[in-house]
This record gives sequence, structure tokens and C-alpha cells, in this order.
Amino acid sequence: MQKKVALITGIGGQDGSYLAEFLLAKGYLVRGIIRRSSYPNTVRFEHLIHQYAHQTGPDSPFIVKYGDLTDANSIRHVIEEFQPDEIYNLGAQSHVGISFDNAESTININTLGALRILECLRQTKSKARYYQASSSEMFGISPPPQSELTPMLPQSPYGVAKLAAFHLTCIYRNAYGVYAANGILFNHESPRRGLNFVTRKITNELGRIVVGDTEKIVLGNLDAKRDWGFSGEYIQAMWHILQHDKPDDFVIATHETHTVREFLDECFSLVGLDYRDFVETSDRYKRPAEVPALLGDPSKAKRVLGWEATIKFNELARMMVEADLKHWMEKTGHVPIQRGVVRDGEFYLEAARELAKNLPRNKNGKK
Ligand code: NDP
Ligand code: GDR
Repeated sequence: MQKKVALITGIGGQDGSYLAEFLLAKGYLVRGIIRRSSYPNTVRFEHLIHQYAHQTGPDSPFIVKYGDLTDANSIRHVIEEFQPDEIYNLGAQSHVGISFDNAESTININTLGALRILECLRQTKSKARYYQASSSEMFGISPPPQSELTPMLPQSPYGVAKLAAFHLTCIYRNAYGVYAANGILFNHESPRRGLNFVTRKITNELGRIVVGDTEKIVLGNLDAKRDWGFSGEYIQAMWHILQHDKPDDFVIATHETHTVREFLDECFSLVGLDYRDFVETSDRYKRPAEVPALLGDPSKAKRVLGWEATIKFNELARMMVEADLKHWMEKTGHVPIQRGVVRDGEFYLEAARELAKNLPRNKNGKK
């Protein structure tokens, strides 16, 4: 049987790398685009390049090419070359805070990037199924819980850019019959999350604090509430969305919400520390406009797609803390790297608790 071809924009990102692994395991031929960068932007899928290095040529399971969402010709070229059955448009300037400083390029990549793909599908009469990475940021200040029916009141250039792409996706579906669907995904994280998103910033800095590489974390608004899930299972929802008979829009969330402060507390408690001894706040990390509270209602996804989040707040925090502790303790020699020795997460947590006993505490002055 002919293998399905999936094209992923943003394959070098957090979600793109998990999605590539997931689709390869399902037998897809996976194609991705990365943009030109002065420094490697392939780290998250380097292992896949090695895995498929011996299978070159047009039928290789895994091919990555240069392409840029701001360059319509490059988009058209990869779509014509790869003839994908499914397109996952995950490429984006995905940082909400930075979108205030880079509003124009955010709209160019996040809105016009989507339009460039959709327009190519329309013009070429492609039968490819299109997935748009829409976001809970589109809800903005609409009070929780948020579902597919909640009014959208975005609070950032990022939110506006994603909302415009959301509507374009609906328009190309309704006006031109393109199979185009939106996943409205709430925040999702993982050990592969970028270092300047709040969860990963916290777990990475906690790792540094434990090994004595830094003494404090500086953050912005600690009272914002988010519905945090695990990227590794949210990408499965993307796939389910494109397998549905008719293109539609789905909220993907855990249906649990927590403040940034609660995330801090959860992570620091895991190694026996009080986050208040190590955290400062600064206006530098506060946004000109904030989305105060997100809590997704994913009941439609469960009912129609059979998809449901299984990894919730505590398990997610633990997974991320363990991964960053492992990284920092091995990097600094606090835990020696031994070939063939596999240690579980609890090992690193226990080792971190021992190290943490001797750390200087700042504000509460306990030590
Ligand atoms: P990441 O920031 O980790 O990945 C985004 C990817 O897009 C990166 O690989 C980046 O490349 C690439 N990219 C940026 N600009 C361009 C461009 N001009 N052309 C081609 N590629 C480009 O984001 P996530 O993986 O976390 O998110 C995936 C998608 O889902 C994004 O669209 C995001 O906005 C959206 N989303 C994410 C949520 C989340 O909580 N993670 C929630 C809801 C929606 P480079 O590495 O070179 O920067
Ligand atoms: P968000 O994620 O803006 O929700 O967008 P982020 O982790 O950046 O912020 C979450 C909340 O934490 C507050 N915050 C800080 N945020 C960052 N980045 N750095 C800090 O130091 C800090 N201190 C407090 C923020 O103000 C905010 O309230 C993410 C992205 O992945 C988007 O691409 C995606 O669409 C949405 O999630 C859903």
C-alpha cells in the first residue's frame, strides 16, 4: 500500500519533533521544512536524521529541506515536490511576549504563512488535508472555561495573528472546499520546550540552582493561570483532527488550570526547596497586555475524536524537572555519566534533594 506523506512546517520546534516521531512510527513518509539559521536549528530531530541516514532518495521516510513561511515560492515548491496527503502547519513565531516587539514579522509568519499554504492548496486544487496550529491565546480575556464557542478577544499581536489564520482556515474550508482544520491547543510543554517559555524557564533554572550555577530566577506575572498539558500527547490530537471525515475545529486541553506560582511551588517542592527563596519578579518579563486565565473545555475532542489528555499538571512538572536535573547534574559532574547505566527520574530527584540541603537561601534567610 502507498505510504501517506506528511509535510510538517516547524518540524524543528517542540511539537514538530514529537509529531515527526509519531508519524514515522505510524509508517508515514515525513517531510519537513526548516528555515535558514546561523546556528543549528535541527537539535530536536537530530536523532531522526541519524536514524534514517542510510535511507536516502525520494522514498526516504524522513526528508528535511529548507523552506520559509515568509517565502511563498519555497512553500509552493515543497508542496509540489512532496505532494503531501497531510500538512501540519506548526511553524510560527510562537512567543507571545516577543510578538509585542516583533508584531509585523509575527503576522507575516503566523498569518500570511498560513495564507500562503492555503492559497497554494486552492490554486493547485490539492487534496491535501491542512492542519492549522491555532491557539488558546485567541481567547484572550474571554473568561474561562473556553470552548469552541467562546468569543475570541486576543490580547497580543501573536493572538491576533493566530486568530486571523484561524479564520482564514475556516474560510478556505467553507468557500473553496479545502480540507482545512484548526486545533485550538492550550499550552503544552515538555522537556523539549523552548527555554524562554515560563515552564521550561523554571525547570531549567531550577536545575542550575541545584548545581550552584545560578542563585535565582527572575520572572514576570506569577498570577497568570494556564491549562498546561504535554506536547507529546497533544500532537496525537493533531493527527486525530486530520483523520476525521470532515474538517472541523477542536479545543485541545487538560481541563485543569494552575497559576505560574503553583507551577513554581510544584517544581521546587520536588527537590525540597521553597520557591520563595529563589524567585524575584521584574517588569522586564511582564507583558503590555496579559491573558489572565485559560482553562480549556476539551469535551468536543473527547466526544468526536476520542482524544483525551492523560498527563496533567503534576506529572508534567515532574517530567520536566527530572529532565533538567539530569541535564545539569550530568553536565556539571554531580552525577557521572556511565555508559549503559539507566537511572530513573527518582534517582535525580533524590540526588538533587541532597545537593539542595546545602544551598544558600535568599529571602527567607533560613540558610
Ligand atoms: P516552537 O517555537 O517550538 O516551534 C516553532 C517552529 O517554527 C520552530 O521550529 C521555528 O524555527 C519554526 N519557524 C519559525 N518561523 C518560521 C518561518 N518563517 N518559516 C518556517 N519555520 C519557521 O513552537 P511549538 O512547537 O511549541 O508550537 C508549534 C505550533 O503550535 C506553533 O505554531 C505555535 O504557535 C502553536 N501553538 C503552540 C502551543 C504551545 O503551548 N506549545 C499552544 C498553541 C499553539 P526555528 O527553530 O528556526 O525558530
Ligand atoms: P504563553 O506561554 O504566553 O501562554 O504562550 P508562556 O510560557 O510564555 O507564558 C505563560 C504565562 O507565564 C507568564 N510569565 C512568564 N512567561 C515567560 N515566557 N517568561 C517569564 O519570565 C514569565 N513570567 C511570568 C506569562 O506572562 C504568561 O501569563 C504559549 C506559547 O506556546 C504560544 O505559542 C501558545 O499559543 C500559547 O502558549 C497557548
